[in-house]
Amino acid sequence: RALREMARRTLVMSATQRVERRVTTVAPAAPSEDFVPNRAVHDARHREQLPGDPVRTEGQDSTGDETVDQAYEWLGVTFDFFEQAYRRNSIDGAGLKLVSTVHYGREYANAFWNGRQMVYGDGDGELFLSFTGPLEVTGHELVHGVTQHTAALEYYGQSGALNESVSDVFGSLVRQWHLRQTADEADWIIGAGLLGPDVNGVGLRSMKEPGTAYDDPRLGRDPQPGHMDDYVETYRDNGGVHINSGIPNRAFYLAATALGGHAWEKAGRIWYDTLTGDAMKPAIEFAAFAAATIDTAGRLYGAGGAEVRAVQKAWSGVGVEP
Ligand code: ASN
Ligand code: ZN
Repeated sequence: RALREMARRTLVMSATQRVERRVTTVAPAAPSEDFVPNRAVHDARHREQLPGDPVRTEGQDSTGDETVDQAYEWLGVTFDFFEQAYRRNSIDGAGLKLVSTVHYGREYANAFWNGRQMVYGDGDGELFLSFTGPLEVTGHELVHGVTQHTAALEYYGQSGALNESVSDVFGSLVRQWHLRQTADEADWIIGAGLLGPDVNGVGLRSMKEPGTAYDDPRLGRDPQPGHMDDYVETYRDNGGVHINSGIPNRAFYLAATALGGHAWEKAGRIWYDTLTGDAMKPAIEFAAFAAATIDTAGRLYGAGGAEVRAVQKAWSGVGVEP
């Protein structure tokens, strides 16, 4: 009964979040027009009150606080990525202001999107370092905002794992784009450099080999599956949203490496058009999402093309039958 109550409360929470979703009817800007970010970084000064004191707004100089300046910088890179790769103007496609709060709480070992803004903890300095460090963490959190304004994937079970997965996909792509890496050159790690120096691990998650990111007595072992055979049924973590996301994460990795070159160009375009397209439903599950990516690949690159085959093979590689 307690577990069912927990699940129900989570669903109610996501329903309230859905109310906040704003549907934009703004016409796309002409291709020659440049989008400009509007950033604001706040300092929570180790309290848990949001948004905290404004410390750096758009166009202002470095503050000298490495954490503040890193958050500001990564917001800019993520904004530029969406503009350059997909011609998207910010989170909502209509220039939404990007707000981040840093130094949240004491030894707070997470980062999150609260429906309106990003929030970063400093970590405990031992197991976790500052969450403003890895670019793909900022990308991940900001994409929760993109998903909220587009597919609005419910944060529970398979749709929740897809919500987590698309945040990892575009989070990783922001970093790959920033470093101009090809799919083969990328490490496909989420949270690279986030773990303390004597933690046995390379980051929070591996899209390439889910379940192998860390194995440490203090943290336990990375619980992610990379195939439907190992799908985890649980009431924890909103029905395993950060666990089963390993499955669609690996499907994306397989598609991107099969297609080769820069992952944001073809595989990323297929996933982006799927996420922002008409076939999405808030409660969509893996199989229907897979089918939608195959349809998108056909529409973009031709129904009988290598792209469609690569995407089909990627999903069958993780045991998802569209
Ligand atoms: N970093 C986590 C995420 O973005 C925080 C959370 O689970 N709410 O998914
Ligand atoms: Zn997330």
